[in-house]
Order: sequence, then C-alpha cells, then structure tokens
Amino acid sequence: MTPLRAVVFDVDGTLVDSERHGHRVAFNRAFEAFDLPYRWDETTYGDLLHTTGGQRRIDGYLAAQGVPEPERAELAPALHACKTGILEQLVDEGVIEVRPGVRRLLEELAADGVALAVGTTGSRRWVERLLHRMLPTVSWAAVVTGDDVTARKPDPEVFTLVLRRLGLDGPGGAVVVEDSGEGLAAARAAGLCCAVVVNGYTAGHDLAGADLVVDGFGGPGAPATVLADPHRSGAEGILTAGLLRNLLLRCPSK
Ligand code: XBP
Ligand code: MG
Repeated sequence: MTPLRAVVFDVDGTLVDSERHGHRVAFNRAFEAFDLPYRWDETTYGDLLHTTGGQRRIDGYLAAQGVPEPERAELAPALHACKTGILEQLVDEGVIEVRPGVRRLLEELAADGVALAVGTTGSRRWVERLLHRMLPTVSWAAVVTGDDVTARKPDPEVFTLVLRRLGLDGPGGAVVVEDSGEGLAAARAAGLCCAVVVNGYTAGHDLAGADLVVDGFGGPGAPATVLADPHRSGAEGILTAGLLRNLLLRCPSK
C-alpha cells in the first residue's frame, strides 16, 4: 500500500487552458510576423496538437506544405522563438487561465504534504513565467519542461526525469494528471498511474488505459463528469487529494 508521495501535473490543457487562445494565437502571430500565409484555425490546430512540442509542430506543418528540409531547419526554430516571445506576452496579459478546480486541488495536496511537480512538453521560458504569474503560491518540488528532454510525449522521458528529480526510486508513489492521449501514453510508458482531465481538444483522444477520465477538476456544487473509472475509485466528479490517494491504491502496477 504505497502512500501518495507526489502528483505530477501536465501544463497545457491540464493546469491551464492554453492551446486554443494562447499557443494557437501565438503561432499565427508568428506566421504573420514572418509574412507567411499560414494560419491555424481552431479545428486545424486540434489535429496538429497530436505532434507535441511547438517547434516540431511547426516543422511537421511546413513539411506538409512542401517546404524543403534545409529551409525548414532555419525557419522552424526562428518561428518558434518568435512564437515563444509572443506567448510570454499573452501570459503577461492574462490570456491563459487556470482551469477551474486546479487551485483547490493544489492547495489540498500541499496541505496533505504531497509533493507537487510539473511534467510538460512546453518550453521553460513561458512555463516558468506562467507558473510564477498564475500560481505564485505553489511550491513545485520539480519542474521538467521540453527543454530538459530529448524526446517529447508520448515518450516517457519527461516523467522519468520528474521522478528522478523528486528522488523517487520508482513510479509507485506518484500519480500523473494529464489531458491528452500523448500525455497518457507517456505516463503509462513510465509506469505511472494517470488521471486524465479532458478538454475541448482532447475529449476525442484515445484514452485507453487511463486510470480515471473526467471532463474537469470539479468543485463543490459544480461536479465534473466521470467518463471512465475502471478501478472503481469512487470518483464523484470532484478531483480531490483523497480521490487521487484512493486511485493510487487501486492502480495496478504498470
Ligand atoms: C503540450 C505541447 C506544448 C505546447 C507548445 O504541452 O505540446 O509543446 O503545445 O509549447 P503539455 P511550446 O505537455 O504541457 O501538454 O511551443 O513551448 O513547445
Ligand atoms: Mg497537455
């Protein structure tokens, strides 16, 4: 009976609602700044999200537009650096909001002495700025970003590095909270128990093997919908520290 020692949160789509009105807008403004004709509407962007990592997403899209590799090798990093600067501005303007129920859950876990960590594919520059601006009182025991890994989700590297930085010798005492199929796959590949909190972009993702699927963090009087609870953790629509503890007890070791 391993106690819950840490909860590892994904950022984009999980802690914050960042993709539709944050990243996508920043990508489009970067294309505009480079005088390029590309624009990602909300539907197109949803499909592109299956490629994690903004620079990889740009490169894959440019390749699909027939842009030759030598040109992409220069254009993708330059566009991504421009996009990242624009996203930082959007963070400062408060465009990216914390999902309802996140602050309550973080406070509950901290009060219970559970270590809080971040495992994201996003770039450290804006991730740290966002955590500082939107969740200033949270003490993160580890923050691992796309800059710290060579392989991005669904590769498990981001989560195995979080476990190492937390000093945990295995996945046993931790639960991951994710929003996407790629994030779930990364958590499972790292042997971690994973609760998925879907959003408008990820509700249709392949979430087979998730230990819990809900459509929000929920709160008193505003429960979320439990979409899958394979281990009968007793989820009733509010993601609480107690529920995550119970889920870990029921999670079969991966
Ligand atoms: C999802 C991602 C990120 C962002 C873009 O991150 O794929 O790469 O979409 O951010 P998460 P960058 O793992 O938090 O869900 O442009 O900084 O890569
Ligand atoms: Mg995500």
